[in-house]
Amino acid sequence: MTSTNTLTIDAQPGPFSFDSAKTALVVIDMQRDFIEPGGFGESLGNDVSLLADIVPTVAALLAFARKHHWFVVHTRESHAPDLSDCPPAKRLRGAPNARIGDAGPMGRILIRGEPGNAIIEPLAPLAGELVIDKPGKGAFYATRLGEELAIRGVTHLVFAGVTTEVCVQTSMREANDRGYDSLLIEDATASYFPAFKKATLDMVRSQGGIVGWTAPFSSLIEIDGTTRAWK
Ligand code: TIU
Repeated sequence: MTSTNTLTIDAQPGPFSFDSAKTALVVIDMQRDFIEPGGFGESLGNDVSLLADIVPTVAALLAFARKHHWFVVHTRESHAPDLSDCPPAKRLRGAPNARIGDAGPMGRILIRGEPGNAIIEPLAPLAGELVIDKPGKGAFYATRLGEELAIRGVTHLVFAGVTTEVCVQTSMREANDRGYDSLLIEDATASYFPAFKKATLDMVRSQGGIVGWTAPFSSLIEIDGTTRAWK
């Protein structure tokens, strides 16, 4: 039987349909070290304003998800203080003077519990929302995310966060292989490299949506004006 909660929005490569009761918002790695001036990301020479620009849209998306009682997931790219979950290959590929676990401007770089590893204050998780510490780029690898989504019967994922071509794309590909339908909110994701963001959006929705769908946040909020099916 078709659920009365099934909604459809304009997206690419075509309409994206989802059931509000089976949808989760997944906000990837909006952590201080990647986004705030003076953090790890900026210390590597990146223009963090490209990432900071999406914060108001991600905040509005979080408010939308909370209003509509979606399950909300936040991820942090982070490692244990003893680096037991950080493969040497990952650590050694970092900048020689700023490797994972080294002292950075906001505490030890990408280490759980350090100030720089916290989610930025405007997007802070609320009680009841799931925070996933992930040692990889993908949100499913070596985490309990899959089990948490299965317990709640989630079938559709809405993605936001940073960076588009690295942790967001990897997580969407992992979700795709696990059978989720995924939507990436175009103006709620960013990269230090605008060309990589554009290429990733194109890739995700190519070949009939080989990884998923993309849409601007404005497509999502149009639903509020056209239906009362939200619960
Ligand atoms: N969260 C995430 O994407 N981690 C990265 O390391 N991204 C880069 O673009 N480097």
